[in-house]
Amino acid sequence: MAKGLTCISRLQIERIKFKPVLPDILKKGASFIKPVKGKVTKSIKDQDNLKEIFKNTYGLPEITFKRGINEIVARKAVKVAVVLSGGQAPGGHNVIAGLFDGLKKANEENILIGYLGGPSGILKNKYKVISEKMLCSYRNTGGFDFIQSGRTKIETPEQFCLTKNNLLASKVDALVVVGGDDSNTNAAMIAEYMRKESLSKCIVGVPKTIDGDLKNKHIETSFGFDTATKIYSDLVGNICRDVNSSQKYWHFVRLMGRSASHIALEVGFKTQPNIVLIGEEILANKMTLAEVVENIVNVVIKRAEDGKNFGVILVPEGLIEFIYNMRDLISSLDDILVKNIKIIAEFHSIEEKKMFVYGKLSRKHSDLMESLPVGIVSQLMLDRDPHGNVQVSLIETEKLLVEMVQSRLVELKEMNKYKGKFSAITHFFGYEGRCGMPSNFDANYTYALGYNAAVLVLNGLTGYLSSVKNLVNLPKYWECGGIPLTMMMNIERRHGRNKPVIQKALVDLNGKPFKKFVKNREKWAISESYISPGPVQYFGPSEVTNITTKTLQYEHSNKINR
Ligand code: FBP
Repeated sequence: MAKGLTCISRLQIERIKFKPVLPDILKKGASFIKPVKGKVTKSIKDQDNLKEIFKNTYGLPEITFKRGINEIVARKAVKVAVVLSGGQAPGGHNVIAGLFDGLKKANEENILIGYLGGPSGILKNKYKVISEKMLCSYRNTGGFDFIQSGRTKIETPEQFCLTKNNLLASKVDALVVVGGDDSNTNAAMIAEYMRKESLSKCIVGVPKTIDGDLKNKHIETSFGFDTATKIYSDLVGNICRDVNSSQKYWHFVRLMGRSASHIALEVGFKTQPNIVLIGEEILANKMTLAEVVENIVNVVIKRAEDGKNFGVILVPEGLIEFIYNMRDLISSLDDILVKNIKIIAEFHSIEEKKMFVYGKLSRKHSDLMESLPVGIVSQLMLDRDPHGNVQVSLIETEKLLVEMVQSRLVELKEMNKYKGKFSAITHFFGYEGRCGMPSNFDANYTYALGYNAAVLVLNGLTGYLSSVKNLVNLPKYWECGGIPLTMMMNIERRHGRNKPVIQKALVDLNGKPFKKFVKNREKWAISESYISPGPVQYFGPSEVTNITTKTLQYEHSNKINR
């Protein structure tokens, strides 16, 4: 019986025995892999500025791997640290397991430590030395509880210096940062700082986030997106079935995805509900809140005319920031809250805070605030996260939409333009999916990402993101290597300052997945094309256990080996 967890289910016991399949190139370990350096690279934009900021790590070559004896990697034992940063995503424990196994395979004397509680663990120098005995019961499990996570940002000169001192004090040779775009931007800054200080510490990132917005030409997907969307699709699919059985409610389901609507789109493909709102489209069309509501109302009316007073609508968590007039309001609120942080901290009640903030808003913005439900106003004024982001997971956009749709329908009823019944139920699915037991895809992908990171650091490579590609094919064919972090960066205005950041991937309105959705949505709106995909399957026929996301399949259909 696996040790470490106090309570463990039968499925977990079986799952711990699962052996992730490594890509062929990684199978024999780092001693049989030779890194191949490609051409000098450049950032996606703002090359001159970034060259200046990353004087020591800009332009690194892309790394691919080929087979060959590599004596360097086992010559001397190394100590590597790993940190989990930001929101949880299924598969984090397998990144650690892959990293651990990759290091030990190269040299039994190699040591892996895990910083506790996210990046704050680096600053406090709080860590544990990882052993197989500790790790074994966490293999293929969800959650980040083995070493926990956190959202502390390492970005000030004092924090960089403290990081350096703590890595030196603990004799750490390399640091693997498992995080999203913000955390990997920080990893790039730490890599640059270490080089500037002439220290041979390697810093390597691993692409994590259920939101799916850390992807680009080189990174096909972030880990966790596959499992989380499968979990949400199971729940949404059940709601679709329920709705079609009782035929009496409209369900408004908000799904996580702070800055991009990839989760809503993927769950949309898997369940085919009546409406899927895509924030990126709403922004591109400069739609106001009233226009978004009107579009929903039109579908509700159309269905009511067919006697269908029911339906399912998916709302991406970040919607509020995509709505044209709301985006403007939020950015103004951000400025006020950030600039007056000390004054605001002194207020004792939300009313005092509101009075102060209203006094600073323009007339247009305070009018818009007045038109919103009281609960939403308070939620919009909550403290920002350490990266300065609005905490959209705490804003109940689905309730806002229900309230506004409802009052518009009342108006239309009075005008004799609507005769249906509207009864709505709201849901928010977010935290339910972040710590799920990783699907076979995520279990394999994360293990490979960790193992791959071990190969990168053992070769002394720094400033890279662990990259595993060709994911629409079987794991044995996956391609491994490293992508320079600076290659994915540009300069963006964040909270009044220009900052180097890894560019977030939003839903591409010219991309294949969105086009596919557009082709189908009218049919989904009026019919009951619902799909109930069922729960994630870990055992059984490969057609159900090893499928990847629809998003990956549509985006990389040209790579599928038939
Ligand atoms: P990451 O970008 O760090 O992976 O986190 C994304 C996310 O899961 C969002 O979908 C959600 O808005 C946010 O985390 C919630 O954050 P918190 O865990 O701090 O409540």
